[in-house]
Amino acid sequence: MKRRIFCATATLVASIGFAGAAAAQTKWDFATAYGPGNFHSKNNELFVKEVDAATGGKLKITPHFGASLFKMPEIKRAVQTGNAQMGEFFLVSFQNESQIFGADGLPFLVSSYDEAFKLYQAQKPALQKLLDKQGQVLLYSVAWPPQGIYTKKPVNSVADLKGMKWRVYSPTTARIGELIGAQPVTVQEAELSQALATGVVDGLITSSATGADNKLFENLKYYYNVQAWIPKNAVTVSKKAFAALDKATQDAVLKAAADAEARGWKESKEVDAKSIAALKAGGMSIETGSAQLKADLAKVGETVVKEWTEKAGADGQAILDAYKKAK
Ligand code: PCA
Repeated sequence: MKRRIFCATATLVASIGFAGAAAAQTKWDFATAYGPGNFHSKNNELFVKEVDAATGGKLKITPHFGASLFKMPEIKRAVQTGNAQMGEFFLVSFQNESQIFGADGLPFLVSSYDEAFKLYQAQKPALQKLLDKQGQVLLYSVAWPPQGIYTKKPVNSVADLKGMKWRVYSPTTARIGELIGAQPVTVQEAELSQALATGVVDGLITSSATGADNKLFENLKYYYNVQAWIPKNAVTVSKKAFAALDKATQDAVLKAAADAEARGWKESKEVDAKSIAALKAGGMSIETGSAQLKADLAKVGETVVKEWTEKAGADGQAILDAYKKAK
């Protein structure tokens, strides 16, 4: 008898405790596309921890790395439809939806992180408006290191890139592939190592970080650090999920987001240097690129920027104007 009373009381206490916690705690899924060792992923993980600490565990965010919940091209839509409350995606991949998403993938528009940040500020109002229409709030956006060309064989001019099986990640990189006479093949970062190992692709443009994360030196031998552009990931939250939070929790999320953005940009710079060293250590030749290659790429870049400006219309021009003014 005594024992039964104890059990009943314990159950009662447990259920009250459970109901209390369930009412007070919000759980979010955070879909990301890059492995846990990637610097964006680590930054996201810190963001999650900071939110947890600042809200006393009231908002629990579970990050899902390496495209384990959704593949990169699906993540934006997953946030839009509420299938994940938060997501990280690569902006320039969505350029076909709106040219605004492609502004930071334009060749040779920026030549440093400072300029890339200025371009981000110029792009941000249009980006926020666009994402808002898609049911999302932009929390933070962090740059990848500058983009360079990886090849198997030495390259002295764009003519040497002809016929290459060219991995692409955006409409602009596909267009560049066409202009240089290569065969564009879309491959997500999560599948990059395999695509190289199986010969689906044999050249690409990406960052030192992605090169080091995927040990590209196992299949490719040259890295031309031409710093063609500095593209960004965006981390967004579903508007509905954000609106459902109390004010103090919203503020904690926004504060952690601002911190993550500042930390991420700083880290990106450091990761660039570390990754180049890792590529070298892996046996890759790190090249600056010949004058001919640079001149050829500049010409390709001009065409791409011209085409983007035509397609992007007044909204695109406004971004370029605001950027030039700030620069
Ligand atoms: N790495 C990612 C996006 C840009 C970058 O540097 C990729 O190659 O898919």
